[in-house]
Amino acid sequence: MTRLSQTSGLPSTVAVPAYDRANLKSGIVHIGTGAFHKAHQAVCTDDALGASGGDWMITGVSLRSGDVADAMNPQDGLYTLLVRGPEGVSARVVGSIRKVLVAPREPDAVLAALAAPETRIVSLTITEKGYGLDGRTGGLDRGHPAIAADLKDPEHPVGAVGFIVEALRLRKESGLPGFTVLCCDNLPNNGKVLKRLVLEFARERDAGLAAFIEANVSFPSTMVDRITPASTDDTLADAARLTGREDRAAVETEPFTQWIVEDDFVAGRPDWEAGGALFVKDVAPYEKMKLRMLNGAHSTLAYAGYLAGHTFVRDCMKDADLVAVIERHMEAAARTLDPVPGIDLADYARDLRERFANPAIAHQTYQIAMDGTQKLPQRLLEPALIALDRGLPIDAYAFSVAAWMRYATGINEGGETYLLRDPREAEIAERVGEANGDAAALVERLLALPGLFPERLAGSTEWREAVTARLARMLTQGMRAAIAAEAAA
Ligand code: CS2
Repeated sequence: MTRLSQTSGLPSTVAVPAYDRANLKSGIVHIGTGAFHKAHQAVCTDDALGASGGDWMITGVSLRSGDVADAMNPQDGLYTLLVRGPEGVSARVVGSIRKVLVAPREPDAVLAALAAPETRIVSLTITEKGYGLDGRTGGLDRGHPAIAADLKDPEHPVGAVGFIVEALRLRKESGLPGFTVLCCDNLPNNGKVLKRLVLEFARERDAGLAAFIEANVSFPSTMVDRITPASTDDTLADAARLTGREDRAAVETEPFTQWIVEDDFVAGRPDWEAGGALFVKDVAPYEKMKLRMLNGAHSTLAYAGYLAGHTFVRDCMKDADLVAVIERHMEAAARTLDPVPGIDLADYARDLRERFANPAIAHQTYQIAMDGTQKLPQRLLEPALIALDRGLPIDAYAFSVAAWMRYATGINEGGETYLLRDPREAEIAERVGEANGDAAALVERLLALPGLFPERLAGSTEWREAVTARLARMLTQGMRAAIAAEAAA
């Protein structure tokens, strides 16, 4: 089968870029060109280029592995997006990514792209753990491997913050303007968070550079949403079947997509409205809603569902007890939120249930379960603390956190071990070992993990008892019984 590398001759059922790729220049460098970027911002950009054109092609950057580049570059940056809904699957070829650079192989090319005069936006999807954020202070985590390496040798960066700061230094030196830095990860106030990290890093190098960044770079916050499981052999096989081309870079996703962006761009932006993006003054209410309702429910399903034997989120949604638990969770999360402009939270929760149940999307609970220590604070702990402070029920959060603690033991109910895939895996394992299967001891030790639980939460007897009772049940009676007890409460 011919490899995908151009859009002519594809079946008429497959949508292709509605613009001449060869005539458009790059304007965006995107760091972290994984499946989520390819199913979300790159698609919105493809729509924008089709509707309004503009020199906004994307140069992708991978900070670690060369896999995405090796799949996409021989295809001239093209890839198939499969959209899987309950009614079936559709295929579209996306053309907004020009090429993908691999930082460890070609760091100078990455810096050159970032420092190029035509680069006006630098966007990122590097997951929560990629930033080097210290949860305790909101500043730089100097123990983070990439931050530590880049502070030591800032002209040869390896991490996202290091690359951005070095690129801005080069731009300042050559008299070029700044760019917009657009964080697209699931962190609250993601623009402000990244701004603080970049400025702290820059100040460490030179106060003039920090002042240049303050004056010439904007960091709009964004809320991004599209459920995008990791690609599998089925993704590639379906892409080949629908397009008649071999495509090693295909991704699959759900029909729903949402992008809410603060409209603060220092050097223009694509017509992303054409792809459905909503530009607002304040993204915070949307971000909190999504993190607490969607992602909070997702993490709960991941930990409880994985241990109850559910491979995919859609399987969890066939478990009536677990659905009851998730409904309670979303209601509890909604009660911690301020009104969200234009959104009815009960409708939002109903739509989430439908999206989670999508029979065509095979989203692994094990995938969502990874990096728990990076996800818990914004998804579960912040709303738990709000509930505690306001005298609202904390059961839903206590259950989710107990499920995470049960998961953190790294051994399933059949006695098989699994990797947590969490940057703090070693610290967690040490504490799990010390607790030796005792629920109260494990809760105490995990609540005391430095910088994870807010102090008021970790210090609350009500919270500790609520989590311990649930974890004890999970450990003695099993996760299914624990879910059933929760559903009956
Ligand atoms: C998920 C998210 O893996 C996870 O932690 O909760 O990736 C989720 O699918 C997206 O945020 C949906 O937009």
